Amino acid sequence: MLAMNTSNRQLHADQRYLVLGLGLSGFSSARYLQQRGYAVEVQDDREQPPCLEELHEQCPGVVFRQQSLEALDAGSFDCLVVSPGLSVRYPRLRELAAQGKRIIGDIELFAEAADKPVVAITGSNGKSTVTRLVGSIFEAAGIPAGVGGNIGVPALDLLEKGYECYVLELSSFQLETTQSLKPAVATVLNASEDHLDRYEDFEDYRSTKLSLLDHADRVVCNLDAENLPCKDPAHAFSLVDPRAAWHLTRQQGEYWLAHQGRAVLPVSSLRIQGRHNWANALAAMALTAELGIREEAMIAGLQSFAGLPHRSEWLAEIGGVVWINDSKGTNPGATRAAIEGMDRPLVLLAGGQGKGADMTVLQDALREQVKAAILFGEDADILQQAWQGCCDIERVENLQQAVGRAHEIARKGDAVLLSPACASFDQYPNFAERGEHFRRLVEAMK
Ligand code: UMA
Ligand code: ADP
Repeated sequence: MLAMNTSNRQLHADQRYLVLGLGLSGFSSARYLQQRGYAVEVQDDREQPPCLEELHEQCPGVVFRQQSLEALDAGSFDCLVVSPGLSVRYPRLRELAAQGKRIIGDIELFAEAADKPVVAITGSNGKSTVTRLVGSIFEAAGIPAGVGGNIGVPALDLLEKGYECYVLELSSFQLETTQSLKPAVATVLNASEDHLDRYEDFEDYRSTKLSLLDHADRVVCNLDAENLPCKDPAHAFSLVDPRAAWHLTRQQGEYWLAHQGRAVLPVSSLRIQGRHNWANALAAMALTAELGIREEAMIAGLQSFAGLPHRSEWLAEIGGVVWINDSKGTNPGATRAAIEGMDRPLVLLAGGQGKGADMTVLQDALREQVKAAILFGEDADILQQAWQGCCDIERVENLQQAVGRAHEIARKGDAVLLSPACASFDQYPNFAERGEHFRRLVEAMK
């Protein structure tokens, strides 16, 4: 099944590389280039970038410079490897691109080297879940698959580990600096507002996501995503449209994941919950079907997947109130899915950095399912304005106060859902630390 053309291999042996940014991807790129004998240096504008110690330990001899992007003198370098946290639209990078400097990211380096099929997954929400589900299906099929990318394992770290294929979660940031990836199968799961602080508008963001499909051998599409193109229902998934090859059906009073009208797996046997996760499971089936994976492996892989932390994660039931951690709900589309996936009245904890997204898209879901929203963080004003009149709204300073207040408000039979619709960076290093803080606060109440 897993065949691949390797025509995208390019060699740039004589190039001098400058890696910009020393986070996970920058460090991975620097180490990869040094190990292969390329001339490489690294710069970051932070005094203590996250992977400085690792660089000194594992890549002795690689020069690190603390320098702002504006001051960057790229004269002696042929190629800049830009970390996803830095936009290629920064004026200095635009200038350098105009002068003919090659500007790429770690996924481009990966694409030049990888000689096994790649399953590539992007979209606004559900990427990590679908990426893990596909990995779990490959595992059940007995196929060694390297799972990485935006999910937290830099793609270059997967090379030369004996994998027969790769499953990559790709962000729009990574796609900005990727030109020659030719996935064996690719999908854009959905597109809703996110990262508008980095793109000109939604169309700019959406088209960056869609660029993933330009060179894919096969494309799987979401027939329910009205703002995404879908050429062929035979390679599609859908929660509502049975024309899609992979769809939902009702049988014996229960929803099933189905293939061309044939019920394959009841959703009650999945360990992940909510309609959005049924869509994620259908997407994973559609993607792996394109590579010839049999249904038995799909079923085993889907059933064994217990879900990822911080994604609609059940934490505890205290006095009849269920506490759910959806800290990865970092945009309004994700939070809407998390709310709609719950079947109890909700107290919602939300706030942080809204990244310019339109929060009014949550109004209907709030009216229907949310008793009270407790807001905190930098963009609490924006959320309050967007949601006024849809449910009770309270303001607090931080997550700790929000948990305390939710504990007072929630009644037996309710759920308290942390799904912030915002990034965490105003008060936490990342969504995972926000989720872990929530977990500790809930544990302390038990
Ligand atoms: N930064 C500086 N100065 C620099 C370089 C970076 O201040 O010179 C800042 C950036 O603005 C950013 C932070 O450092 O706020 C991290 O950026 P980075 O490029 O160093 O990040 P990495 O540690 O390399 O992690 C990246 C992805 N991060 C981003 O895209 C911001 C990780 O996705 C990914 O797991 C990792 O590569 C491995 O591939 C995280 C993420 O938040 C989870 N992704 C966004 C999302 O999912 O919404 C796209
Ligand atoms: P991503 O990697 O794209 O951020 P995750 O799988 O980590 O996606 O899920 C992040 C959040 O997005 C979840 O916590 C949930 O709130 C929401 N979500 C997950 N799957 C979907 C989906 N298919 N459609 C809409 N929202 C989703």
